[in-house]
This record gives sequence, structure tokens and C-alpha cells, in this order.
Amino acid sequence: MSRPSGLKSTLKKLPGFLFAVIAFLAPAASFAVPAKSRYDHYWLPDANSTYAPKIDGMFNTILWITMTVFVLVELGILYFLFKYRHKPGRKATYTHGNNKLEIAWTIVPAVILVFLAIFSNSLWSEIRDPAKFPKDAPVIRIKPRQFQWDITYPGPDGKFDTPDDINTINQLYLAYNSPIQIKLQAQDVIHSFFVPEFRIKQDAVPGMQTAVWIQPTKMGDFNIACAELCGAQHYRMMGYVHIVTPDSLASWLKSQAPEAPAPAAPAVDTTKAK
Ligand SMILES: [Cu+2]
Repeated sequence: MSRPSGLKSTLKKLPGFLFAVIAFLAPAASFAVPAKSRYDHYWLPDANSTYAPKIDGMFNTILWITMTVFVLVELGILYFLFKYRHKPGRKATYTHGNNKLEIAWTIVPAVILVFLAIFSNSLWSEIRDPAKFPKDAPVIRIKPRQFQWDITYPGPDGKFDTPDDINTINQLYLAYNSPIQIKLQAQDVIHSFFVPEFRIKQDAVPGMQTAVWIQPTKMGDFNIACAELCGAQHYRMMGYVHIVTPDSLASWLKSQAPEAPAPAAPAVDTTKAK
């Protein structure tokens, strides 16, 4: 067999060489791109609500447990692959298993899962059980529809669907470090209220009210994303949450208050005119 010519051999190696160059340069190029978005980091976004660090704690706990199990299992596979590799003359032996080992690897994961269930359930109810929502926290109503967030503040009377309601579209203003309840109800299809920095994601369903509460712990502007595929322009369904001081929220609400209705014209007493 003759050796391939120099050019042929180079061409054969070219795809592999290009792949290696791209694989090496792609991560480097991504670092070179100027960071414009707050979502440029590779891990979780900042944790900016009272319960966000607790959710992250649970996430990290589960991640460490599953990562440890994953590494141990993969190491075991590699070890046995190597130990029982083919050797001339070696025959397979048949085993019926090991009861002690099987009991151990059933009980240990079961205990871990029960621990995680208890751990996550108490955190879940702290965040999602309406009975545990912060009492006296003001209520805001958000009624998303294709493809926007209709936001209503109840106004000075504290009641919805009254003339002093304050309505905004896609702009949610919340007070720093103050708890707030949000009632959600979709107007058309299912949407999902998602603010990654608060670690809150809740479906808004037509014909049914759902509720969340938040206590923001950082000033600034963050995105509200719709996390439910809700139609052709789902990707554009972006709102903004602005965390401001309680004072500036109060003055903003005041500035947004609808004009007081003009006083009714004085009644004309027609009986005396005659
Ligand atoms: Cu949507």
C-alpha cells in the first residue's frame, strides 16, 4: 500500500485541525465579547429577594449531592471497565448479587430523598403557602395577556376596580425591603411571571387566581420574563421591575393617581324658577 501524498494527507487532517482550533477559540472568544447583559455570567443571577438565598442553598445542596453520586458512579464504571477488561482465557463468572450492598444502596438514596423532601417542603410552604404570606403586605394585581403585563395598583382606597386604580403596562414599581403580594390572573392563555433575581416563577392562568409574595433586597431594575410559551411573540413579552425607595414609590404612586373627577354641576332647582 502506498502512502498518501503530502497534500492528500494534509487535507484528511484538516477537518480535525479546524475543529480543534474552533473548540479552543470559542470559549476564548466568548470572554472577549464585551459584557452588556446582566445575564452574561455562567452561574445563577444575583439573589435579590429575602428567600432567594435559601432557594440557592437548596439548589447547591442538591447539586453537590447529585454531583458526588455522579462522580462516584462514573469512577466505579471506569474501575470495573478496566478491572474486568478482556484477557485471553478469562471467563465470565456468574453472581447472584449481594443483599447487604443492595439494601445499602436502596436505603441511602431513600434517606437522602426524604431529607430533601422535608427540607424543600418547609421552604416551599414559606414561599408559596398563602397562609404564610406576610400579613398586611400591600397587594398588586398583574393580569398578563398576549403579549404584555397589565399591572394594577389598587390606589388609596386599597380596592381594585375602583376609579382610583393606577394602571401600568410592563412597568412594575416595588419598594426596597418591603413585602408585597402579587395576585396573578391571565386574560387569555397561560403565562408565567418570572423574575430570575427574585427566584420567583409562577404561572398566571386564565379563570383562576394565583399569588406570590416578594420582599426585594436590592435596588435596581430587573426584567420580568414570561416563562410560558404563550404564542408567536412570547419572546417579546418582557416587563421591567424597578426597585425604588418606599418614599419614591409613594411619590410615584401619587403622581400616577388619576385626576379627581370634576365636581358635579350644581343641581338647578327648576321648581322655583317658575
Ligand atoms: Cu406570556
